[in-house]
Amino acid sequence: MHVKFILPSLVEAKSPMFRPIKYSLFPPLGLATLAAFLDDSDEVEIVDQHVETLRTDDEPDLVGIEVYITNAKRAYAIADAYRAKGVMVILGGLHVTSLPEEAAAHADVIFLGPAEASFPVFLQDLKKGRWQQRYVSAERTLHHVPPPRRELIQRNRYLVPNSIVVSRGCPHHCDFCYKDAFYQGGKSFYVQAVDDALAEIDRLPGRHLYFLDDHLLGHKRFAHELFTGMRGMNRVFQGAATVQSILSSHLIEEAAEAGLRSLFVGFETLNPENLSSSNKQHNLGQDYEAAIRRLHDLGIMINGSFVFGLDSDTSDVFKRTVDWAVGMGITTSTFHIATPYPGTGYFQRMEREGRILSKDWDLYDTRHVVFETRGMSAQELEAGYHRAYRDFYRGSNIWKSAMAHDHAKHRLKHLAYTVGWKKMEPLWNLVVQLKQLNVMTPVLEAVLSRIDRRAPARPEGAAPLAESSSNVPPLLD
Ligand code: B12
Ligand code: SF4
Repeated sequence: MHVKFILPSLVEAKSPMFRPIKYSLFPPLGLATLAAFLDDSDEVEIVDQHVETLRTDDEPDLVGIEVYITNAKRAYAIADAYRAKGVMVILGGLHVTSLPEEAAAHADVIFLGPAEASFPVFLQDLKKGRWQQRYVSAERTLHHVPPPRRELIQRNRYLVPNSIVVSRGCPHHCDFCYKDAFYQGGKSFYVQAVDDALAEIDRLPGRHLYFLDDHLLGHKRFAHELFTGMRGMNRVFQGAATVQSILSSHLIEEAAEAGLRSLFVGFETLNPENLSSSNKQHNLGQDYEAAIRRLHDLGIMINGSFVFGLDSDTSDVFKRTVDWAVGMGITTSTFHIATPYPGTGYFQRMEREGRILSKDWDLYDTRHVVFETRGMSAQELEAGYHRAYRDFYRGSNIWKSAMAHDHAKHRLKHLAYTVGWKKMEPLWNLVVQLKQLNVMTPVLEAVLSRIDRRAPARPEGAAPLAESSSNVPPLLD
């Protein structure tokens, strides 16, 4: 059987929003995961429209497409083109799970939720010649899942070919997050066997890894065992975690010891009312500044995530947030306009209140306002969002924010990372065009390499290691 997996571009290549390097960061890991369930005799390819041209003049036996909200239109057009030729098309991913009826109109079969259990069932059904039109994820486990077929990925086309996920979901329930929609009807947070995760890490060439897990510190025992196993593997890695998890145990020190050098942290908002209304309780009352100090003391750079336009925001939110982030020495910031994704609690609330203004999914890219705002106009919100990016990455602010570190080597790293990421576009464009991104990976590894660190300050309330009975933290935070 000839199987073609496709990741349609999340943004039109002609759009001014298409920043080549941003879309050449990670390979389509979900599709490589699914490819592992095919038979050795199957012919399989993965086409990532972000880094290569997609041709639809072929006739594979089966086409599988990953649908996110902002590629839905492109995904459906590709699906329709293949189906018109009689090719069987299956669709899966976040957007299919959020809006199955919409997706079903463009597919022979749809998959809801994670597909590690349902895709193999479908393949068996296909062999028998009788399959369902819809497969819903019921069993939620990563045990006995074969390793992703990474040899199908063209490593030279990605800055971070070693992306990896060792868990699925997250223990929290923020109401704007896709998570509860995607994992509905079953476990919404589960982890791989630690030995399997370590074996996968061991198989990855080079030093640098990027964990795409929603919350790498979310399962404390797993994270503890993972970091213990990674010690001595000579890795440098990046990942994501919550403020609470940084402050509430010693896992972050263990992560740093294992090679964590940069962390994506969802600060989201400096406004407690916004946190409450978004059900982001775990950020409420947390000392953001203590978390930042702790990370910086460990030599971990921070990518802060912030969302603008929640109901308690007013037009001063942009300057306040940027000034705070710069003053705290946050290395990179990701700003978002609040976006109610279909299937989330946030969407339902907006829909109930009659505030959804557009269902053009292309606009659900966190750069456009798609709902009726409070506290400021939609124009103010969009303008403020763009201004926040400009201001945060202004040369003088990059300098100021680097100087917020008290260690000279941290300052240098901060400058190298930010200038490299945001101020070298022609170089990135050239390397992307030459399909030589692998040349840059060692540079990234060098910037992320370890520097001497001072003994970190112990946050209030965290037990010193000597006092903990087993050194194995409780299961969840
Ligand atoms: C990597 C990533 C990206 C990459 C995407 C390219 C890539 N190569 O994957 C990049 C960096 C480009 C990116 C960009 C953006 N992203 Co992003 N990204 C992710 C991230 C961190 C990981 C995705 C991943 O690999 N998951 C791991 C794999 C194993 O899971 P999976 O892909 O879901 O696949 C499984 C199932 O979905 C299913 N499946 C998937 N496809 C198919 C197909 C078939 C046929 C079948 C059977 C099954 C199936 O099977 C797989 C195994 O279970 C997710 C967060 C997350 N945890 O998923 C956010 C996420 C997808 N991103 C998100 C957002 C918001 C964005 C941006 C809009 C942010 C921004 N403002 O820039 C942009 C979008 C670009 C735009 N329009 O301009 C949101 C999407 C929300 C939504 N409802 O769609 C997420 C969920 C983050 C979040 N928490 O909000 N992103
Ligand atoms: S902590 Fe992050 S991943 Fe978890 S539910 Fe909240 S926004 Fe989603």
